[in-house]
Amino acid sequence: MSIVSKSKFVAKVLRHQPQLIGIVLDENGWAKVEELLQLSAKVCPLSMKDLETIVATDSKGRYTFNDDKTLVRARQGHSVRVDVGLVLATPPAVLYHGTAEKFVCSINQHGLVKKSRLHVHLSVNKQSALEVGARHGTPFVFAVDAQSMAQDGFDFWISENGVWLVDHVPPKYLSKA
Ligand code: HQG
Repeated sequence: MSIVSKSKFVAKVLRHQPQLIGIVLDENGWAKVEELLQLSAKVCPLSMKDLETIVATDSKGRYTFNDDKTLVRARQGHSVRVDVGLVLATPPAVLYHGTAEKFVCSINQHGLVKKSRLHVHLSVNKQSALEVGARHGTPFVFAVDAQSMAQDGFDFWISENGVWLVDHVPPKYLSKA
């Protein structure tokens, strides 16, 4: 199995479905490395070397170990309720959200909502947003007036790997990028 498939499996377990292999994440999203390797064996065999490669080379820096590499977690992107210690921060004036054309009407009515994830994900540049949107179909990119949102009291968090997160973006802060 390729390292990319293994990485997708790790994302699924650490962000969305730990129960797939019967592992328990702690309240901060950490999994015990030893357990992850043991419990993965039947579904998607992972060696410590695989996991080290995945953590070190992931294109978006999705995962991190603790200092002694006994624990591993995803830095953001969860649908399971965990607290990864996101940092409240002041956003750049404009952020971007990539979506698919088929969602545009609904987004223009309801704003950006979290769906199954814990947050709405925003990108710092239009190119990344285009790539995120293309995962869902023909891409469409919204510009988010983050400056006005921040002035109006909305909280913004930044993950360790540079993804901006919010709870909701009402339609009035959205425009076509
Ligand atoms: C859409 C990837 C209809 C939203 C990426 C998106 C990202 C609405 C979809 C991260 C809506 C949810 C997250 C509304 C939002 N009506 N559709 N009111 N509000 N949507 O996958 O942002 O590779 O949960 O536009 O890089 O696509 O996993 O979120 O199309 O950072 O590390 O509902 O996932 O990172 O889809 O992606 P998702 P997302 P990773």
